Amino acid sequence: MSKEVVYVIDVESGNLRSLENAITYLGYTVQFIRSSTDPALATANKLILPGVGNFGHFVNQFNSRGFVKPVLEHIKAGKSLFGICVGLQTFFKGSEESPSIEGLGLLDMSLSKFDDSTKSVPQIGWNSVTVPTYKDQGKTLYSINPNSRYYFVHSYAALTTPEQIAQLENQGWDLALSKYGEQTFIAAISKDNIFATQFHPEKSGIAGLKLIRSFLQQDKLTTIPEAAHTPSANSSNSTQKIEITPTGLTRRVIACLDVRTNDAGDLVVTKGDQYDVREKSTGGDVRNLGKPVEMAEKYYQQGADEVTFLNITSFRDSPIKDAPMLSVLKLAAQTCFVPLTVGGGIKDIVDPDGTKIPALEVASLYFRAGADKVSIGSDAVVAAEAYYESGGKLTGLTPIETISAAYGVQAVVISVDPKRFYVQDPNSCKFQTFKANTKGPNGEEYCYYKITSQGGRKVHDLGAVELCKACEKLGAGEILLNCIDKDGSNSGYDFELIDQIKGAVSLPVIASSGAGAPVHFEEVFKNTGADAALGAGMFHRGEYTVNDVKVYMREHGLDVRIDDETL
Ligand code: 1PR
Repeated sequence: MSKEVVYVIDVESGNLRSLENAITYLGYTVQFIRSSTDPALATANKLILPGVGNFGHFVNQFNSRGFVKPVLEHIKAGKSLFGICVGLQTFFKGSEESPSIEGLGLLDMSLSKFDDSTKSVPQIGWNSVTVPTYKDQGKTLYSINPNSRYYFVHSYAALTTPEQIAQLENQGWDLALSKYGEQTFIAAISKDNIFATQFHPEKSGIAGLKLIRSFLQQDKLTTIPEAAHTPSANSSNSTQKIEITPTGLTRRVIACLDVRTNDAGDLVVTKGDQYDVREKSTGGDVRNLGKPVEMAEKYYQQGADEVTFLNITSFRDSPIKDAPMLSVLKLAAQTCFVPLTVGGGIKDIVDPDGTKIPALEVASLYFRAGADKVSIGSDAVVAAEAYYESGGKLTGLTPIETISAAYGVQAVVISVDPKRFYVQDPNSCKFQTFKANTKGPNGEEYCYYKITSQGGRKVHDLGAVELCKACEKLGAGEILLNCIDKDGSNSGYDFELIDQIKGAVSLPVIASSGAGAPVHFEEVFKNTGADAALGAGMFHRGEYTVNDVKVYMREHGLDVRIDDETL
């Protein structure tokens, strides 16, 4: 039997590979509609409108390709439409993100930016969603599960007051709501044949796949499943009270794969300590801990909230020759329905034949392969140095700026490789210092972190705080905060470093380096403001699974996502 075709509008403003993968995984085939003259637009009974990135850019693309009229006609004809993320935002009147651009105005309301004075913006992570009015009858919309978590990534939202909610409901809209910190916003909307989610179901594990399947099967009112996500489902200590986090987001656990070619030419996951990945016992072979795609899938199955791939030797090679990393992403994205980040070699490059390839193009290759975010290491240092040299000017030309302008700030992570240095007198140091908990080798009381690049080989005259501040100005959306001193030590994260960076920027910070046991994840979330915590070696060596970590965290009162539903 031939598979049913699902039509997806593609205005080429972002990566739709993950959505395509999710729909394919559910047993359908995808046909993209890229032009309003495509005859499928008039005949499709169900349309999906996914959007990522900047509101104005997306709406401009949508308008200039002539989609407004046929999409409104599609709705008027009573045919189904499903908007995702900026797709949902397009149904509103406008957005503070692009004040001069008008949306479709199906809802009499505009979007605003989240308040960043008390929480990280963008909102990146797994939030809960309350189900609308049908709740009383034990029913929900399109399988939205109030006991599951969904993946959100956005800075602008339909922030609502109780009056606005009542007004929209009076106009026939069903609203599913979420809270980010103190702010309530619209997580999903539905009216007649229209459905849209602010979150990404294609990145929300099993819960998200179920929601997509409900839309595809036109299963609008579904039974709310039993709450499988109670602590007792996975925990021996069911009396533990689970926290409500200040933001409402779960504590994210990320599995990281450091990838490189070994001496036999195979792409392997490796891991060392203090960035030395060569096996001492075997005379210096690159430590081979497994195959990247298989390991990514394993961590997804174990419940990782995100998987990060770092090509750790990309500074030596041209990324365009680095096709293996692209295929790693392509394959992993077919079976891992959580966000995927890729780093290593995201910079302007010149191929050996002299062809210039801008970083935006390199990043686009990865996004098209299925990455949701790119992580920039060495080039972030170059950009920050230039930023300070120019007295704080933004050129719009650095990779951070060009990629975030095209794909949104949430798609740009900077990977920071700091190393601790001590000083006796903080006034003699041009970088931001703090009084350290442990004294330096010569009894120094103060310390700071210097930035390194090229796998720790090159130490720059730049502090970690200064780097992060510059990158926030340039338009990075998240910080992957490694620590060379802690890398591979299994001794826990560097809280002082995390505190210093969290105190300096309002971006989400991923704590990295040093995780060796589940207790380290508990400690980093209880003692610092880290937004996520990443582990590598302890997972690769099979000492603990991601699920072990999450169950432990839940037993100790932390709010984690445990995706124990079945499709
Ligand atoms: O500079 O943009 O090409 O990116 C290169 C990327 O490769 C950077 O993100 C840089 O951090 C990373 N990298 C370079 N050399 C190494 C190395 O190990 N020799 N790995 C390296 C960095 C850091 C984490 C690691 C944590 C957790 N690895 O990814 O997984 O420290 O480890 P643990 O939990 O086992 O302690 P560019």
